[in-house]
Amino acid sequence: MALRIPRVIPSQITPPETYLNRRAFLAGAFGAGAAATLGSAAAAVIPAQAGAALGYRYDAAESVDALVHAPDQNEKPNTWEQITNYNNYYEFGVGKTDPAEYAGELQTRPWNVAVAGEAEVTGSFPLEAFMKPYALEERIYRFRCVEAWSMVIPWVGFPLAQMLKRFKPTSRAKYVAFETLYRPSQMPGQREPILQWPYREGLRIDEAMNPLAFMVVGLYGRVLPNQSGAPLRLIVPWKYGFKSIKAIVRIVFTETQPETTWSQAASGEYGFYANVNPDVPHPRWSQATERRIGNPFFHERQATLLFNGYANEVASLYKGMSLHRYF
Ligand SMILES: Nc1nc2c(c(=O)[nH]1)N[C@H]1C(S)=C(S)[C@@H](COP(=O)(O)O)O[C@H]1N2
Ligand SMILES: [Mo]
Repeated sequence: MALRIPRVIPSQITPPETYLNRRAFLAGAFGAGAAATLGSAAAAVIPAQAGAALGYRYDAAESVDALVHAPDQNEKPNTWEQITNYNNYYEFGVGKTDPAEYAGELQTRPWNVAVAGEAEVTGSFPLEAFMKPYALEERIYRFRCVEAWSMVIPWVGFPLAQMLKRFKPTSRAKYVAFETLYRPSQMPGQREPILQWPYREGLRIDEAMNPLAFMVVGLYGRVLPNQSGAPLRLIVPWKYGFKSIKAIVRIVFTETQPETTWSQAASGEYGFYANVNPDVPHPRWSQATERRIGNPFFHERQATLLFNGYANEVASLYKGMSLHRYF
């Protein structure tokens, strides 16, 4: 049962110095060419041995390519502490520190992922088998919550497109829907009618096939902690954070646009598309700027970028659609 990510041992937390030196490391190891690509959304491939040099402890038996997808040379990743102590995960409560406090109760093994709907390959897969075909990559992405805070996060995972292709969606599969675990015994928020449980999200199939859409199993080179959506979550970096569903147990290919939890809760505020757009205000607040978590100047805000800065990669998905199509 070789998950190709490290077991979490607290003493093995990647020291931030190691992590923040990565760029220098890459420049040294691969020359100016590789370093130059870090400024754009282009990828630099790190051989498996590099993981060890970076303080990562990948399963030694496996060769792992990490792919760095850095948003901007000047943007420092948030720290492990910040990323894992300021969360939205209503299954554990609506407070930002509730997930860190309560998510430890959740048992993430055994874990099964069901695949259903308009696809040739369907069924229920134990997580280990589900993940086995994929080489893990690291992607450093901006993350922008609809509440107008943001972080920069080094995720570990594999492209959603690779996973979806394996199930051979039929020509009728126009959308893909995701569902979170429903287990009120371990998810105290689910004992309250905060949202319609289980949490559901979805993407149009071409959005899901975009190379930026990512299935996440790790963070900072370590196993994903529960509050961050273990053992398997989605990250869609050009959309507001609520699209990035956690603790996925079910994936369904559909012909029609699936219902999503937040649009059920408030359709006028949280739409299906939810692309980050500084020019389209939320009905109750502006989306023009954001507060980067960890910024010591608490009141300082930075400009929010169209598609969260990933317009080059994703704008073509929305050709012919109004960019004001927030809902
Ligand atoms: N199952 C589930 N997934 C979820 C949520 C949730 O409450 N439940 N919150 C969403 C919201 S609003 C955000 S901003 C991100 C937060 O991810 P993070 O806690 O890893 O930063 O998770 C998203 N995925
Ligand atoms: Mo969010």
